[in-house]
Amino acid sequence: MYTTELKSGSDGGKKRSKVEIVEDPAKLAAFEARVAADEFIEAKDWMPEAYRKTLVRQISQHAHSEIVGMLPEGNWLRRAPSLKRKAILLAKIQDEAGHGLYLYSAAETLGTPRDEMIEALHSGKAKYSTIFNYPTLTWADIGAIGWLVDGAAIMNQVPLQRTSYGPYARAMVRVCKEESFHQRQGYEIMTVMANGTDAQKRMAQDALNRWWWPSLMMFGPPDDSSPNTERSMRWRIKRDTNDELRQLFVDVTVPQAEYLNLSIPDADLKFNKEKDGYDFGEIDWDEFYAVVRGEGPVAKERIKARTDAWEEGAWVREAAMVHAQKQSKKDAA
Ligand code: FAQ
Repeated sequence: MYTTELKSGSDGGKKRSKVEIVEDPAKLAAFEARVAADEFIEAKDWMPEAYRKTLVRQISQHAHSEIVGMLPEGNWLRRAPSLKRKAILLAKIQDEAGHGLYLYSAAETLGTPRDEMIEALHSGKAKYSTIFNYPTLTWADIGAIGWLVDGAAIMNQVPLQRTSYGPYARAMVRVCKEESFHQRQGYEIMTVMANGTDAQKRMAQDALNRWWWPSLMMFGPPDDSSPNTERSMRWRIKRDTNDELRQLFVDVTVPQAEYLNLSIPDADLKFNKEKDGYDFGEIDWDEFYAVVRGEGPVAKERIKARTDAWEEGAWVREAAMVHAQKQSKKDAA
């Protein structure tokens, strides 16, 4: 039977703080071959601990992003400009709750209980996308979130439908279908505003100015500063690098801004015929890392909203558990 060897403690006089898991080379080689052949890895299949850990990290962070991502939009539910807009926004936010549920369920198949993941979010141990630590100041921000934030999310998530872990890949199929509708509703809001009154046009441009750079940051640090990309690409958890996806997003989005007669807030943006894509200006990575560290403009407010919801919803979870226990007793009788 396969066993993992745990190494810890001192090594030649040097203290090692981390427990290192040495995987069985034959199992590891068989796993690498399956991944290289584009086979899906399923929950009960053997997998290296580092693969499991990377997946739990990425999938749970993705789940946290979905449920924290409901908050900036929820802020506009009561102020949506019409009943139609309110109904659409409500449906979009409900979709995001659903995405969180599929993703937490996919992460749970790897053996990490949901409560543990939620606790990591609340305590600040787990990350979620930097983009949701920016405030939604006007209705045009709801358009910009759909157009740019969902647009960036789709660019990143379409390849994840072919990620090597089966439950994550299958969750992504439905998520991508819904994100695509979200992107269109955002672009439609922007189309109406960009063709509206002068004040509406100014709001649309202001929203683009504020959301453009944070949207580019969603793809993560540049490849040469991304500690996880190389191994995640080899294990086909990620199918494209951060910079590749960021470039694709810029190339697709610039013509959409032109169609709206809005200007991308980047003086260095220029089409490069040789690479058949846009060159663009330097991202403020200091801002990115500050927001990752939890210093975003509304980061504290976001976590407080999540912890309050968790505490206030305790009675619902308890009632659901009691109901489930009663049902299973009834079924057994
Ligand atoms: N924000 O080595 P890498 C959405 C962290 S869903 C915060 O490149 P990796 C739907 C990263 O975790 C949006 N942290 O990492 C919606 C790592 O830290 P760690 C979320 C970030 O994992 C729309 C460290 O930096 N999507 O928007 C960010 O290989 C509208 C080093 O980075 C997903 O989660 C960031 N932006 O690549 C909802 C997609 N970027 O954990 C409502 C799945 C990086 O080692 C409204 N995730 N970090 O301590 C992924 O594809 C990857 O995890 C990346 C990062 C590409 C995000």
